[in-house]
Amino acid sequence: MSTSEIESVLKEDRTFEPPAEFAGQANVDADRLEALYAEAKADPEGFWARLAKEELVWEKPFEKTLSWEPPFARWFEGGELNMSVQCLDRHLTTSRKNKAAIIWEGEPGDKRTLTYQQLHAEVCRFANGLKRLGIGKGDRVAIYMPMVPELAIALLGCARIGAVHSVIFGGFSAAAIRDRVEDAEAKLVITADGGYRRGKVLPLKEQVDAALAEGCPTVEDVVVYKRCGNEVSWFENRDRWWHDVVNDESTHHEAEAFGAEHPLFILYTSGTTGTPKGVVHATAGYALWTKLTTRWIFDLKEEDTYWCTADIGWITGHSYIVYGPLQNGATSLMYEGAPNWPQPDRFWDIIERHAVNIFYTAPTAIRAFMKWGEQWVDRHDLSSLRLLGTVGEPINPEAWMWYHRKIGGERCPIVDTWWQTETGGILISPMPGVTPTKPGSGTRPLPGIDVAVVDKDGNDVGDNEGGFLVIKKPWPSMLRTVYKNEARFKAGYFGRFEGIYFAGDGARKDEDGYFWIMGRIDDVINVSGHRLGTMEIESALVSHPQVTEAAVVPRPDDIKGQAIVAFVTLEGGEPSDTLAHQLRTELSEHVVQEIGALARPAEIRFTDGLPKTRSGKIMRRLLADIAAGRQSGDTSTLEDASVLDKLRKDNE
Ligand code: 6R9
Repeated sequence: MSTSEIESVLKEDRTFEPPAEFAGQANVDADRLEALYAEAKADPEGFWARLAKEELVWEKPFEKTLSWEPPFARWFEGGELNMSVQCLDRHLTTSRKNKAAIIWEGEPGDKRTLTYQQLHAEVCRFANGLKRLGIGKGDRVAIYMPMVPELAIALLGCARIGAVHSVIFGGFSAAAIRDRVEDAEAKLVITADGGYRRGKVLPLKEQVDAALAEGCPTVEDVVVYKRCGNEVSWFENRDRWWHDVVNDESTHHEAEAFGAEHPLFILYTSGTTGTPKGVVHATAGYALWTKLTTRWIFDLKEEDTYWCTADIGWITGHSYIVYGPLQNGATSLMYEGAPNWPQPDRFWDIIERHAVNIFYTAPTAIRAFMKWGEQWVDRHDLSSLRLLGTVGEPINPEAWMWYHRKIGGERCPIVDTWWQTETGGILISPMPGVTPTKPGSGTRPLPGIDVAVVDKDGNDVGDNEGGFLVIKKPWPSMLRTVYKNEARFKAGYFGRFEGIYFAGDGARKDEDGYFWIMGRIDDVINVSGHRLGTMEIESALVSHPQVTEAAVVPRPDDIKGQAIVAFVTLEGGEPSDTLAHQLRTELSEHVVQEIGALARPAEIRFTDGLPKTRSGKIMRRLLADIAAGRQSGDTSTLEDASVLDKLRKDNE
């Protein structure tokens, strides 16, 4: 976030009351919200127990609501359930049986709709196919697919048989796939021949082949969904087509119940140190909170068409395209491709054609649409919309106002939802029929969620003072651990303050108790709402033979929120202009190869040295100031001030 944005957030004092018409029909009204807060405060465990009993279908009821041995939480122990049953089977005996569960649109314009009954049948066939491949409870399955219905079917099929899915975003490269598959020790990889993006075919299977060629010894099979018909290499003993896996399978599958704490999935996310961490989520707590938050915050009604534009490769897609909406029996729209294909009005066109009622997207998308121009919006009738949401990064008030005015026609409440891969579901958000909103604030924590802003000693700071965002009490959808790395789980999330969850975001709370998120305070860069660790990019750069050292920092960016700037030292010192030009391209490509296109540096600067502390730590804060063209504050811990002076001169 740029300093100018921080200031404009700080000055923001506009307040928007929920429109009366919306408030009058909201799932959660003011009285109900107050009652929920009061109940959660008076008896937190009783509150969670009541909700878990009411919301979930238990094959075996739970005996204990919570065991909390910080930092380890176990929720609803003794209980048994199946996530795929929560999402599918429970609806088949209701009027939702023939309701659309997924309305899908491919980038080239192809369309499919799956009713709950049909989705259930496909998930059962796939679950049976997985069983036949020898996949069972607790086995890890890596999924690297485009946004097609089979991706949702793959998730639900794994959940149905108790296999632990680990979805890898389709934009990641072979090396990134390999790291994740190896860490999860996946037995199976599910992929597709390709996926469409901006009119081109992304060769997904090719990336998987490359990843497996160099490692991943645990992988026995690769299931390939035929999406684009592009040519693929084939390894007879390992590869099988999705259609062959499901063709002869029955559409019946008796779902087994698993323990409440059985891991539902692993999702890798960037942290402060090198390798990505496998965030582990457990079944029941995650099911409960994604179900409740979807209904409360998106005010879902039976006849709504709900669209979350995220990719299922990210937590937002897991929780708010698949698990949350389907548990509620909603109609969830899924779109495969780019927002500006074939033209910059694709989203508005989809909203108009499908009469979308609820639309959930990211600030970076909103800013891109602002740049592309209002004429693209004006071509479409968006009057079906009644609620808008945003997630992924702080939204600047200008973008909020544009969203409110241009997309929401000033009649749709905006829910700015703060949460993380680790939190499983939304923790801070307005309740759309109750909470007055202020552009740029996620407003208040939800009932049962104990959020605070603290100083470095863990003491609450005063109103409007900046500090660390923490969560003081456990909540059902919290991560349970970092896969195979308990030490990292403890140190990263509960190491700073005993028994208190450390979110890694800076924040302040205003006089109305509204939270304002200032962005990451650790070495994580948020590019278009995607978390990237500076260390991951740095190690990619350093793995290039000519690079000695690299430091990666964020620079404010009007569209992406943050852009990546890399400071690089080379063997043999600063290069000539021609060589520098060539090396920049080469290094950029190298990072893309190692991580994926989302990690491509916006700028690479060559330097003779990097500013370091006396203990040898690179002072990324100073480099970030230089990259952003800001004045630096305290430089007293710098080991060699001349390095900084030189970098500053280069800036002029
Ligand atoms: C859901 C998701 C989490 C990080 C988080 C924070 C930023 C997400 C936000 C927001 C301000 C919001 N973030 N939502 N910042 N306002 N409404 O994005 O998960 O990919 O794990 O990223 O994103 O910095 O810590 P994830």
